Amino acid sequence: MVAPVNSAEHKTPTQWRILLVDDEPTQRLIVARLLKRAGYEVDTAGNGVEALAKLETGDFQLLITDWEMPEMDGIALCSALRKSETQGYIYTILLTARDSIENVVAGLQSGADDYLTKPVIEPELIARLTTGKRIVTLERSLRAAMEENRRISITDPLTGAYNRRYLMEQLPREIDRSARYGRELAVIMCDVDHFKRINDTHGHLVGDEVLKWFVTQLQTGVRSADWIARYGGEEFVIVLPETNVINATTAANHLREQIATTPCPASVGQLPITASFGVSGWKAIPPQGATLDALIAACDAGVYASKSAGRDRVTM
Ligand code: GH3
Ligand code: MG
Ligand code: MG
Ligand code: MG
Ligand code: MG
Repeated sequence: MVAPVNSAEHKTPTQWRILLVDDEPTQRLIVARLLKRAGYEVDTAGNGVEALAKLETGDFQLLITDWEMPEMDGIALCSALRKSETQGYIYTILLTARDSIENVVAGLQSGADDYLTKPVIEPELIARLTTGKRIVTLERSLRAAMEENRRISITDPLTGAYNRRYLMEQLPREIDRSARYGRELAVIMCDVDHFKRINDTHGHLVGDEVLKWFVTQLQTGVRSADWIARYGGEEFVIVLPETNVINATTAANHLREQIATTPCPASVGQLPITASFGVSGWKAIPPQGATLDALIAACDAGVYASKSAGRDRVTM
């Protein structure tokens, strides 16, 4: 697995979905009818419990809820909704017969975004829902921008592999997790052989092509739980959770062979590429008290040994 591709396209719903919650069937019927007339897709629930269940699965952006209902009232529903981890913000309007200032304050404090009193006035409800759509759209685009920022901050732009920042942040977590649960963990480091020659002979752009190709070779040769990070210029680290050093060494040898026997289809022609590998993990280093530095240093020593022994090989 390399870093995820951009999936954070800003998604404004094409069809707005409202969950309408009220314990009175007639009230539900009247409001649902006017919402549908205004182009909304509407689903209904008779109390807060039913509503929460539907919100969990229903992909709603807007919620209109009554206050007084059996089992779970609108106030409890609003507070529960604000505490829950729903996908995206759900703009919530309390629509109730209660009309004192104290009620309005309590309603908004429970987490509702807006407060309307019955009987419902159609143009006002529609206008307030338009405000809701604006807020939801803003929230969606903000979240998409944050996800995209995060993606950029952990991705190597040339190869699409994770970058060193991600490696340094994520590998200690993998180490902690596997040490805590007594699981295996292995790390492979690899370095393209005589890469400088490629740059010197064909130019840096061709060198870049080789690096991109190299990562796709690694990617197709590892399991989906394994992830690849660019450690430095032409050095990459593969983290293999739940894998022991022996199996990781076998995997590294497959990668090595795959790369050595497949010429890189560069723009200047087919280029033979080899790489040197170092493998490390528990067995080499005891998991308790293991550090990122120790694991990386052990892999690095392996790469160095592979280079000294003539390159295109794997050292455990
Ligand atoms: P060895 O087999 O000992 O690893 O030799 P090498 O030539 O691969 O290693 P060396 O460390 O001497 O050279 C690595 C080169 O990689 C030097 C550097 O300019 C180049 N490099 C680093 N990052 C990039 C990059 O993003 N694109 C390109 N084209 N070259 C890069
Ligand atoms: Mg009621
Ligand atoms: Mg190097
Ligand atoms: Mg190299
Ligand atoms: Mg070198």
